[in-house]
Amino acid sequence: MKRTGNGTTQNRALLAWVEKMAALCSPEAIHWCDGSEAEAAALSDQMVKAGTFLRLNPEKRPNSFLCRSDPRDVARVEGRTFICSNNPDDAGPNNNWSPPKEMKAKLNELFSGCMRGRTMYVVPFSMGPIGSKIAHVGVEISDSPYVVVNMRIMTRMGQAVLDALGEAGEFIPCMHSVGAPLAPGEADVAWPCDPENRYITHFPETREIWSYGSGYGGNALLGKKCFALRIASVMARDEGWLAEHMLIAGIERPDGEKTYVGAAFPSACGKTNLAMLVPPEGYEGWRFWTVGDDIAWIKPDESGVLRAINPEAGFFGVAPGTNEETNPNAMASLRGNCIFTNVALTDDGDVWWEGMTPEKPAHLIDWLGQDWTPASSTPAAHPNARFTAPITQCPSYDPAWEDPAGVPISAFIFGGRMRHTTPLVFQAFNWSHGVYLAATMGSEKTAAAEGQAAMRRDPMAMLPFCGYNMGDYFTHWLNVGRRVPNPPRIFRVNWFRRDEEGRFLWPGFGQNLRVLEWILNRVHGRGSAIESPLGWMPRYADMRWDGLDFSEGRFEELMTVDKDEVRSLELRDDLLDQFFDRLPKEFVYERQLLRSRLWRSPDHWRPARK
Ligand code: O2Y
Ligand code: MN
Repeated sequence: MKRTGNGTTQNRALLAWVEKMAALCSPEAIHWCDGSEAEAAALSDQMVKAGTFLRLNPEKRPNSFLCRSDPRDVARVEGRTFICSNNPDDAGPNNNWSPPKEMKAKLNELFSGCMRGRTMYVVPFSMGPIGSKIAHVGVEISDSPYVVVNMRIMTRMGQAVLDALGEAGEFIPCMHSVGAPLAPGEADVAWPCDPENRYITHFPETREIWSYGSGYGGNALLGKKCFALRIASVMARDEGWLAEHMLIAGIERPDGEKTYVGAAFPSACGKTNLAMLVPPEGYEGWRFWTVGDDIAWIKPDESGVLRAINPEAGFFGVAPGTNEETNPNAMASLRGNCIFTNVALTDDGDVWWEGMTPEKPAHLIDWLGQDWTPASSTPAAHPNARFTAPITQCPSYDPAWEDPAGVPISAFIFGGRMRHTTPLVFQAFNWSHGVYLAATMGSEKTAAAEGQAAMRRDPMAMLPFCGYNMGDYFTHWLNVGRRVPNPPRIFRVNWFRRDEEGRFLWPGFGQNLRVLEWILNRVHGRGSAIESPLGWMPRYADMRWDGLDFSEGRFEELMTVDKDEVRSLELRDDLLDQFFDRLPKEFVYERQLLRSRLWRSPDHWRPARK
């Protein structure tokens, strides 16, 4: 079989696995990736020729490309995502389960000959700084050159990883095919895939990933959700660490004190914006540092400090809604060397998406390759259109991203999107209470008939990403806090509370730094607070208001605890009850404690004026 690429290895397990997979998939050639600039340039040129990539105007977006996927292959497919543990109870009610033997038989059938007429790429990657004690290595085999160039941005990829693996180093095997073999002489399409036969499968006991039929995002870039969350969460449970769906950020005060936090939010809660926050007026001299925007791997060091790395090396961010106002650091990260998937193309060879500029361009080519004008009834960019950009291009990029020791985490922040009921910020009374607060977080679904929005719980924003039974995951979280001498403080936030007229009560974006400052003060033992039925809360005077005109009355509205609302929301027996047989006892007691605090509380609890 033809061999291309300059990647070389003596790793026995890797060589054997690649040989076995080649025998199964029957590719035309095997390409061992070295991760070089030249390799990426050659693959990009090849994709331009094939019509998969369109080179953007180099004066506007140097070394950047637009890619349009098959319209049937535009997002992660949770319904086709499986955890194949031996025991269905180990996958839990939070996952689709399939018996590993059955799934392997199915996959063997699907992968048999699936790379005919295509090149099989071997993509070695490190999740985290190469050689870091917190990092782990994976190797993705894929028949998609789009996957290769995206993995090169999203991970540390190439020969350095093969060198670190040596002859006997361990790696997570990540097997991927778009599922579109080519018959001899058959012409290829720009975005091959098999939408009718998608399988995104995880084998937690043998720590393998097999993905078939999709070339898109989380389904195909297997280092991200499949490895760094689903398989890594299992590794973390077994080895005593945390693999979380969290951004990591450092906040530096003018006196040089720098504090790191991890923060988890379900989708559509502004997580990427928070990860790249720009300090507002009144915060001159403060600096905000981005270590990661999506995933955190957190391990206790020798002295029991929880230290975090961002296992990724790039952003795979949602384009629509990103602009100079909402996220200037993301916009600056996109200046070049990027891949844009399913955005619109401007007449001068640049990209556009809904919300990028206040004015819509007069003419575009939309994500489906059709002419588009502001009169069109469909969006120009797909709502899940993405940019792939290197983290090092972000102006708030923290050089500590490269530190193999990771950064010390002082606080965990959990947020959701709630119109009512949930105050701007509150602090857990202790670790178990914090884990309970994180497990009961959620966001509102679209408004239901009577204007009542129902809340969908998403514990730790991990519901689609925990690779095992979430009842056990909660217990694991409780144990992690018990094993370290001074665990991070835990907070809940809600930037999205509204007034009676439906207007946002809190300005959000850069102003969220005011909330973070109170959190830092609490962490460092200098911030005062008052006890509420939900947790410790700031009074108006406990927060800094320089540069923002925000009245005490409005603050009280934002912080009110409405006893009936909280009772009907927080004491609802829904998601947690699904895990009844594995739910930690602590949660039963936390619910009772909340019940009794509410019982003693006035109908509308507000932070007293200082
Ligand atoms: O639709 C996809 O494949 C992307 S999903 C994604 C991408 C980046 C960060 N987070 C997510 C997510 O679903 O949480
Ligand atoms: Mn995510």
